[in-house]
Amino acid sequence: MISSKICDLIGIQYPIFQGGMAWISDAKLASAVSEAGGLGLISAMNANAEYVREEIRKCKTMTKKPFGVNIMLQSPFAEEVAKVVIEEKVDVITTGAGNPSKYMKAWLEAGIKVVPVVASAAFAILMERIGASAVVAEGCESGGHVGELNTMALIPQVVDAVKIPVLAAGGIGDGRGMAAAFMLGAEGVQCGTCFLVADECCVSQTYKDKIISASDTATIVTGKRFGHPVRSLKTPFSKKFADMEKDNTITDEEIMAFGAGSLRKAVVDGDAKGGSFMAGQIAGLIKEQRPAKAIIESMVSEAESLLNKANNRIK
Ligand code: TUI
Repeated sequence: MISSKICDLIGIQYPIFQGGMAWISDAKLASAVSEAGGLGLISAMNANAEYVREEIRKCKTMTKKPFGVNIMLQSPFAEEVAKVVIEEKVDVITTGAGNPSKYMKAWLEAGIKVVPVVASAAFAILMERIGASAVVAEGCESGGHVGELNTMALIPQVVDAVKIPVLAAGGIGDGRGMAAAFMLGAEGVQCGTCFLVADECCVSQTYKDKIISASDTATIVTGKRFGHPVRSLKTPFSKKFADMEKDNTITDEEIMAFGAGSLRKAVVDGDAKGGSFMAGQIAGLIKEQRPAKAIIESMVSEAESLLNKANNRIK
């Protein structure tokens, strides 16, 4: 059986977090992952406090196991969501796309475990200093907003920089990735893309089919012009976005208007042309739709068998 400090720290069976994905990680997916022994996370995305409160309450009716809320710090509602997670006494908060320092004191006083997502060793050190219980170090193989470093380079450097446990994210979609993360010094993994095809995941069937038919080179990073790079599947939308970014005669405002609402179009409407289908580089590895429990159990059993056999490498 895989053993990890993260399981003891949070009270979960397997050291697997489900990433907080905007429009996607709702109470249904989060509770399914937590019920299966991982840590499910509800994405607060750009939603207001009442939406987040409702999802937390729904999740509590669906699982008695620990679950968390992911707060996207660039959300206009981050401040009010930061209060709701205290009022609703969530077990774990993860944060993304920014610095959670100003909320830390209140969260820690409420006894919440805070696990910021980081993309560099320097930021991980800062998060440890202000009281984070662990960090998720996310390489740019991930879907959505990406940093600069890839997972292979990032994880060992973050592991060396801090004493708190590190979870690896970005490009991890099966037991091989999980075993490799342990070899790099991680205490667990966070996965997003592989849960997009979970039976319990609310995304449109178009989104799931696109992930299942994706190849290894199916993703593209756009948004660098705005200092907000985002990885998604190559689609008519993302290719046009990339072309517009390169064109100096097109203003930032025009591009932003073109991109508005595109994630919702992918998740809710299944709009293959106008949608932004955020996904990581691991999409090409995902071949079937299954329950979250099957995704987790096959990842863990494959990782265990690989780690058991690792000794065969030594003569
Ligand atoms: O946050 C993510 N991934 C996301 S957020 C998101 S929301 C969105 N974005 C575009 C269009 C529509 C919706 C989509 N994907 N991952 C966690 C993550 N955080 N990765 C990297 C970081 C990060 C980057 C810089 C964390 C901190 C940081 O710097 C903090 C600082 O102040 O230096």
